[in-house]
Amino acid sequence: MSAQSSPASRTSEAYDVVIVGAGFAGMYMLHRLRGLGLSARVYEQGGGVGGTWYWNRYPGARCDVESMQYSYSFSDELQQEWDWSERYAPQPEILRYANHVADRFDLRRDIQFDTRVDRAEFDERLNTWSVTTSDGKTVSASFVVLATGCLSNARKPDIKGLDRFNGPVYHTGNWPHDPVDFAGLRVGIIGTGSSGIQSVPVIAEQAKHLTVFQRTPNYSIPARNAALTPEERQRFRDNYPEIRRFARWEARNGIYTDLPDRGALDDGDNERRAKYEARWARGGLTFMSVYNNLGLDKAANDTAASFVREKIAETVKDPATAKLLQPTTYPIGTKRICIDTDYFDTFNRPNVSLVDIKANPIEEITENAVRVAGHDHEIDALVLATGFDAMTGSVARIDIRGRAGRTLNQKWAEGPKTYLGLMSAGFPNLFIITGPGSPSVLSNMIVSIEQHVDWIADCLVYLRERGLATMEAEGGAEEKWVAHVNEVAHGTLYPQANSWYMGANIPGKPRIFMPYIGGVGAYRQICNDVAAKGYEGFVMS
Ligand code: N01
Repeated sequence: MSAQSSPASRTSEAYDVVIVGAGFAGMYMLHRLRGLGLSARVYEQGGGVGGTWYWNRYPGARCDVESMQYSYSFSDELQQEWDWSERYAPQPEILRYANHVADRFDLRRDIQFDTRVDRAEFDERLNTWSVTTSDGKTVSASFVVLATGCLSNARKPDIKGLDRFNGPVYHTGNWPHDPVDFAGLRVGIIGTGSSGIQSVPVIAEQAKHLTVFQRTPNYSIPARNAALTPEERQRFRDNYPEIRRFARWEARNGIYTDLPDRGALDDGDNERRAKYEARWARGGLTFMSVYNNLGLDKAANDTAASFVREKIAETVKDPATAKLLQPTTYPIGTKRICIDTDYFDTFNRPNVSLVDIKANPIEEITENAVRVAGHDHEIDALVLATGFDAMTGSVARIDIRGRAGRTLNQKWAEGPKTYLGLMSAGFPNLFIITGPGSPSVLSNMIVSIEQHVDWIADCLVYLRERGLATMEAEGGAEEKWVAHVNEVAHGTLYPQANSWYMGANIPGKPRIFMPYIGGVGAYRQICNDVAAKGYEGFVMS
């Protein structure tokens, strides 16, 4: 396996591996392949590295996994030298980090920017992929790795009149590179997921008036963001071996925290309230790990959900607005929980109003307004915080053809099917990083990315050492895995929400719980066991 030794092909350029995407997954994959002496080419549709952090430049964008943990662990030098400034890193800083990694490991020379992969077709005769890019070129590769991200396909809603609007329309997932100035403007924002909840307080400070159009209210926990002190950073650095081990193996979601040993109903009312108060004061995603059964038991979950609803009522002064902001139709945590800075407080500002578009959906967007229940809410600019075609959306945009010319979109028409989230039967030598059927979006993404990249790298070494040319998921193993992913999901409360985890935000998308909810440690063990048994469930030849 090397560019030189690759089988003859009808294309002039041949690589061992083509990687699609230069976000955190693609960059680390490239680094590992280099270390193995394999040739690789990365195609990235953006003008720079960073993936999600390249595109999501909306006001207030920051990661809700703490910066000391939302960072690569593969290089101790890197984790010791990089100075995160805040508990939760803002988007520009994460993007700087991604660029630093690209420079430090000299990655750019193998990355072609501003280039989309449009098509990838497997040649069964040559056992190679032909990869066609938006610049009209076709190259061949023994393997293709989709490092396309889980939340990369920004979705514009299908709202009547959207194209008629005279002012600027921004999507949070595809934000302009130059700062947007909302000063003096009447701004409308549609969507109250993580992106909306982060951007609302910041836009409200700039705009003359902000109208928030809310379809479903969200549970949100205060971030309690703050500058990191040198001592705090050093504490992490000194303890990184244990923190990283814990994140990989012990924490279900890949985030270092204390693990709960009891359920919410095991405590009396006062004790439980005190624990929720303590977590609320501490802030952040670990609110949901105060008890071990919040995702499993509806009565337990109700205690946490009521607590958050009370906090919303305490914070928001107008009772009608507070009521609208209180989620009641799904258990807490079953839609991705949000982390905010002053989100609920923002509704106390005189220049912010909330419009319920659940009771009365948007009728249409006119040249200068959003019309709801016959009333025109006049705006000068519109922000769409309407999310993504998650997990499958960016894969679906590529015309991927496997054995017998069958497309991945045809195969996944009823929902994505993979073995371990890593490969799909009928598509040999095609790996997916953090694909559907793996913990991915239910975890600290960098923990899951590193695990997949390392697994794929080890697998390529295994193939090379044995002179094997192809690897493919077995149909039977895949069926079993899909059934297992489904069974584990349905043992939890998660499928009760109309979430993007279920594909529910995309009209017509199959309703399937896409990520694997068994926990990153259990999942890692399964992947390791599969490898130790000679890649059980895969066919190699
Ligand atoms: O997108 P979302 P997001 N008419 O899908 C509404 C990660 N992330 O970009 O709930 C009206 O969550 C939709 O309403 P409903 C994180 O994993 C992380 O905010 O479908 N409304 C919802 O309110 C997150 O979960 C970070 O009823 C429409 C909103 O738009 C994921 O990305 C920051 C509509 C979409 O919410 C996605 O978050 C940001 C329509 N036609 C994102 N269509 C951090 O690390 C959609 N909506 C902090």
